[in-house]
Amino acid sequence: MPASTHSPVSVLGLGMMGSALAAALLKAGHPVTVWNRSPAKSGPLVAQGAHPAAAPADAVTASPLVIVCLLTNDTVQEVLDSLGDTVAGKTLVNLTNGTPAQARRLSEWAAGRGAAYIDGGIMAVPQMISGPDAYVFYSGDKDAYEAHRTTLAAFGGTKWVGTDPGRAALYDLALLTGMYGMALGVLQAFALVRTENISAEEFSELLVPWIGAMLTGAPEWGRAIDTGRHLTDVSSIAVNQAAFPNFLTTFRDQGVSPELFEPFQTILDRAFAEGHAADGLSRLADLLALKR
Ligand code: FVH
Repeated sequence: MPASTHSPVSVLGLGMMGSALAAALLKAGHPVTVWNRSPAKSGPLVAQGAHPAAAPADAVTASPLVIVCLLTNDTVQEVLDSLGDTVAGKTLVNLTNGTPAQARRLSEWAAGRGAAYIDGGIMAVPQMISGPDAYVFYSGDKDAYEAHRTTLAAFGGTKWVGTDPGRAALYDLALLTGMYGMALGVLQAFALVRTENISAEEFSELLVPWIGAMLTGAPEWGRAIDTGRHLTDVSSIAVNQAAFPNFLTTFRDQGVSPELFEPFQTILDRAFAEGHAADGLSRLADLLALKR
């Protein structure tokens, strides 16, 4: 039986993201019960109509669907351990950032107590919640997901990625890995231009289209990685390996730490030494795979 679009929902955790999620549920018309370790954070939501719960177990008792958004999954486990048997028959949707292994363990914990578990990875900052560009990866209990999908749509797009509870965290971490890689490059570029008193903000006008243009090559790298055919006529390991010392030397000459970029020279050197000189940079993804 699908849940009503206005069925009660409880939210555990009212940090920046949990508060945004609770506000989105209220806006969508759900009765919302909220709990936070520091009770003062529930104030603005209570003013919008949320019911405050004194303890996590009280919040869980109030609704069939419980959204959890705390700092870490260790914290989540601590809070869940306080729930006693209130969790039986409930659906837990954990939107806390964590690892695939943690998600699988939490799913087993829930199954052992008669609860359905869905893990999620939020691809948005709090201000984007409910907006057109926000979406969330979900994985785990498919029936529970289908039952509550309409409610979860209050946060933004819903992307189901499979019944392995760890899968949503993997997608989340993989996309964030791309973001952090981009951030490292952008910050290093800013640090470099600042050594000559060039405005970082003005330089960003060059950086943004450049990175955008370079990113259009990602599907081609993806194809090379999927097929194992890395030979390139665009930009070889050999040419990048020969040029990269110029970057490390310039960072040092200009007084910028090369620490974020030295590992890139290391893996280029390894690719070259292992006979991949004629391949494109896509080859590096293969070399990054550790033997398991
Ligand atoms: N903010 C963002 O942009 C990102 C977007 C993508 C998803 N992340 C993840 O969401 C989780 C929560 O992030 P947040 O931004 O809400 O974080 P905070 O504002 O710092 O709130 C943290 C909440 O966790 C509670 N908490 C911390 N430790 C404990 C504990 N030992 N026991 C119970 N609750 C705890 C904290 O409570 P309090 O400090 O207010 O009492 C907040 O409710 C996170 O996984 C992001 O990676 C956000």
